[in-house]
Amino acid sequence: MKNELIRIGIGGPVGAGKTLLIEKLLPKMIADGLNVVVVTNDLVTKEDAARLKDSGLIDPDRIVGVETGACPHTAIREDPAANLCAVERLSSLYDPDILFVESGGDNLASTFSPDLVDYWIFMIDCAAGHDIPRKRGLGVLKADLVLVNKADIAAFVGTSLEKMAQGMEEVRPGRAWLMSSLLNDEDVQDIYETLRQQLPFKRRADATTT
Ligand SMILES: Nc1nc2c(ncn2[C@@H]2O[C@H](COP(=O)(O)OP(=O)(O)OP(=O)(O)O)[C@@H](O)[C@H]2O)c(=O)[nH]1
Ligand SMILES: [Mg+2]
Repeated sequence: MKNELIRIGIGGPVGAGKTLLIEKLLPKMIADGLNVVVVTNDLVTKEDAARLKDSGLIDPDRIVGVETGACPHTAIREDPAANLCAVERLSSLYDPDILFVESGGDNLASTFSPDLVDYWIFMIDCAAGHDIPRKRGLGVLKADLVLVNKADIAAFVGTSLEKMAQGMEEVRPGRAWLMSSLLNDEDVQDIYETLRQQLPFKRRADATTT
């Protein structure tokens, strides 16, 4: 019987930590027996796909790089054909449990088409300042989970984590968001646990390991 695939999008501005998030989650998911594949998007290169293929974290054939050539959000929202093709290819080859789609780095208004992903994470970077949540970018407002990432460097750039948190509560009342440093394994584990709570893959991982 085929697995019911869970497609997880990861969006956010350039350098927010999207690829590093995949690199940190992959070992946890694989250790839990989950079958994972990855689609990356870059503007005019396949840089992130090459980085993940070289990482040694996953079979390089399980990664497909999409070269969008235009605004990153176009390829994940308005015209996701190239991404859908990559999803189809990886799905038919590997029958995965989890498929990540990393968007090319974009602005605060980027969102994912529901045709492409089932759940999406939007990441912002503490180094961009504590006003970012209050700018009410669609990504911050609409994502299933927002990560306010690079909390470890906030102090160095004059970002107040308290103001950041206030802004997040203001614009996402009652909705999921986490402050994170991907260099801290406890934070990565919190992100993983949140995904396990919000998505049905815990059941699958448990089924595989028992
Ligand atoms: N200090 C710190 N550095 C981080 C954190 N997350 C990511 N980085 C670093 O930030 C840089 C950018 O991270 P990436 O994962 O490449 O960011 P990205 O969002 O995939 O970038 P694009 O794909 O180019 O949009 C890398 O040097 C990461 O190691 C974090 O939580 N703390
Ligand atoms: Mg990246």
